[in-house]
Amino acid sequence: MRDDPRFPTSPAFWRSPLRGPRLTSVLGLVLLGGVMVLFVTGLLSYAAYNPGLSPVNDKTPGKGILGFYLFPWPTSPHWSYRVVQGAHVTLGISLIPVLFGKLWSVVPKLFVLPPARSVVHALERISLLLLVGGGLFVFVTGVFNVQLNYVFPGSFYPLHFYGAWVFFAAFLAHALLKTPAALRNVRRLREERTELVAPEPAGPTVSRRGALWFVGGGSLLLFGTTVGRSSDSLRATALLAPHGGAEPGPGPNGFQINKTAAYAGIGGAETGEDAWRLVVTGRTGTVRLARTDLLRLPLHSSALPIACVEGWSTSDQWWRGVRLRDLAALVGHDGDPPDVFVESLQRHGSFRRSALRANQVADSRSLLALYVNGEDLSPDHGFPARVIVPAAPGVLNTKWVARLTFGEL
Ligand SMILES: Nc1nc2c(c(=O)[nH]1)N[C@H]1C(S)=C(S)[C@@H](COP(=O)(O)O)O[C@H]1N2
Ligand SMILES: [Mo]
Repeated sequence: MRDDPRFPTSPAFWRSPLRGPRLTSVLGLVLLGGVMVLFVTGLLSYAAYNPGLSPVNDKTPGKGILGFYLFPWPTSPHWSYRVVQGAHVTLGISLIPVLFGKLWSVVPKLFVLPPARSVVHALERISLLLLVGGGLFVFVTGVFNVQLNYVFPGSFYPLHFYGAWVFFAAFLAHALLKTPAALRNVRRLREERTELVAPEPAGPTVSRRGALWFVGGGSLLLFGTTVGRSSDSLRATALLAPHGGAEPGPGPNGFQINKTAAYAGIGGAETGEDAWRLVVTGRTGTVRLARTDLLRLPLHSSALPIACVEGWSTSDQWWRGVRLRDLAALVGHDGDPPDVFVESLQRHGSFRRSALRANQVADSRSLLALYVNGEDLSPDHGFPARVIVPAAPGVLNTKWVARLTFGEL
């Protein structure tokens, strides 16, 4: 089979004259930079959930030492999560053509026989399997999640998290081994004859430069149809976004909605003036407040975005409501407010509860919002009241809040 050009295990099966160390090296170096950014923004994104604070925030409870780097997520700058997660998703999607180009450029190597010539060669091939498999796995799980196709068994978060560590470990080993040669290959004027070069090349149908333009053009096209997810004014260009690339409606509440009130099972009966009470518990006991009671407390405004892990975000919206630290003070936490556990009216679903760290409660921009952009919150944006915190992932901005418990995490 090794010598029969009808099988991919034969070097003669692979005939494209484009393959060679230069193409592979250029694409590899682009991926080197890109994957580094993806890994760092991914780790930051996980830290932003404040997973160490409470089990309800931690989507990957079994992480063990992989959580070694976690730190309390700061509240400034208020757009940090928006930038971190927007960069993660936009870059990840834009790199897909580069990933496929790179895999295409080295695919003959995956078929080489015998499977292992030596122990070192065997180890190298196993690491390549983890590299290729891990790379495809993290890109596929990421894309499926941002496109809202929850098809995997179990939760996206642990799959993507563990997949990223496997991929990155293999990637780092591979990069350490190959980067010096890749740098030499792109500087060299003449192509070296390596096993990547077809022994019996077919005639070219496109130049190597043309192939790079093809990959780069694909990346640009994906970038152009993705970047608008993170901007209200460009939203209409986000053609691949699951919400159809447009704002959900006009008016003050006409910005992106993740889960609607109907989806969350929240109806008018629970949120009406007679029914809804906010239950706030802390050091000195429990108080129950109707929305009219909240409106009599000092109200403050802050301009903050919603930024979802799915890679979309809004520009700053004007929220108005009661400061979380003022609510803490109502139940005996003056001056130095503690962490808070937030529960919504919602009875099912993993985002119905969240925990906020003391630094988030203490920030004067953190609100239990009652209004947005000068109008009552709409049912879909969390009426009668929702949490809004600077720099936090969307999941921590709990909607339809029913209960705040200070200092018991
Ligand atoms: N109760 C509740 N609050 C929630 C959610 C939810 O499913 N239930 N989704 C969260 C997520 S994932 C995001 S991104 C934001 C979105 O807020 P928006 O729909 O007002 O844009 O709400 C958060 N608050
Ligand atoms: Mo979200």
